[in-house]
Amino acid sequence: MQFRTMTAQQQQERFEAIIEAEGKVEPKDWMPEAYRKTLIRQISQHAHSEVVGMLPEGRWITRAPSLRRKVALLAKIQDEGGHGLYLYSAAETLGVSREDMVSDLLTGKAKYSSIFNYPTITWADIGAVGWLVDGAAIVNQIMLQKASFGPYSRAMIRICKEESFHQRQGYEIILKLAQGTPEQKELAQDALNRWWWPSLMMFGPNDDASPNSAQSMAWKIKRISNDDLRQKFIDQTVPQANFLGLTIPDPDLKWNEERKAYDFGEIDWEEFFNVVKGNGPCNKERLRDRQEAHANGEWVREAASAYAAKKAERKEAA
Ligand code: FAQ
Repeated sequence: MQFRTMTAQQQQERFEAIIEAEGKVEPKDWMPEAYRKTLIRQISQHAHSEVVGMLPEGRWITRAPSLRRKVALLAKIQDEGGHGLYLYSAAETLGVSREDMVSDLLTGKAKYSSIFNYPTITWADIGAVGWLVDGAAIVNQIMLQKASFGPYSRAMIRICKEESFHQRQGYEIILKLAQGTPEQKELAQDALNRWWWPSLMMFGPNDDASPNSAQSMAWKIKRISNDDLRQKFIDQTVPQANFLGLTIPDPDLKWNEERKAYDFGEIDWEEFFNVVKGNGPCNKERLRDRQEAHANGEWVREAASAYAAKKAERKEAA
């Protein structure tokens, strides 16, 4: 039976059956309005994060220490732009326009990941972003490959492949610094000190303070809770820091044999919410840079739409 000819109850039951059977909900399928809204919120925030996330690393393209580093960094940043585009496309299939999403970002209405409001002040920060920020992003996004909404899940499969290259290039930058002169090792340690806690915040508030988690997990959009993902990230990253000979800036970090996981210190949630509200170290700069980039791209959008209109005109005349 087609979705269109079903009663409201049959549509709801069919939707629930897809979720229950680990199937994929596709754009033309009936879905509850709240499911659609949740996806638009999460996917558009995710797209904005990828696009704003190009800015902290972009600062270092002209200052990368070698041609090899510059090529890898350029490729990574272009990948992030591509991720933003796949994600905007996935959100568009839910009936929201790209213009509206971009406008929400540029006017400061839309959220994007807190992590991109921190500055990249040394070359080691580029290593830390790849190692920790992409590392955290992968831990979160592996579960999203199994999200119940088809276009999001498929976008995440491709994105995860690229993110793992990003994580490795970051780790390799940090590795070289950690094995270098004492000054270089100090740069690596300083970057870890500044990026560790904000990276843990990327996973969002604790489960008991996460208003969206329960419903998103019931709909199988999110498959693992914020706290469980954060723990997974910590458990996999501590041995990497040990291998580098660097110290995680958390005096309470300790292996818990019973839990087979690391205990860790209190996250500064006041700092997190402050950054999310727009008061982080770089929020204003990031918005200003996106607004400027959008204004500078006006001629490209004009040219592209003029070309599309001309093409349609010719097709009609033929
Ligand atoms: N920053 O109820 P929850 C990357 C908000 S991509 C800002 O737990 P939810 C690649 C949240 O939106 C990184 N806001 O929410 C890259 C909600 O507010 P709302 C981005 C945050 O959605 C690397 C409120 O707090 N990744 O790094 C943050 O169930 C390098 C309550 O939270 C994604 O977007 C935060 N960190 O769970 C690019 C992954 N955390 O909307 C360039 C997809 C929470 O109700 C360079 N998203 N909030 O007003 C997700 O998995 C989820 O949306 C969470 C949040 C886990 C982020």
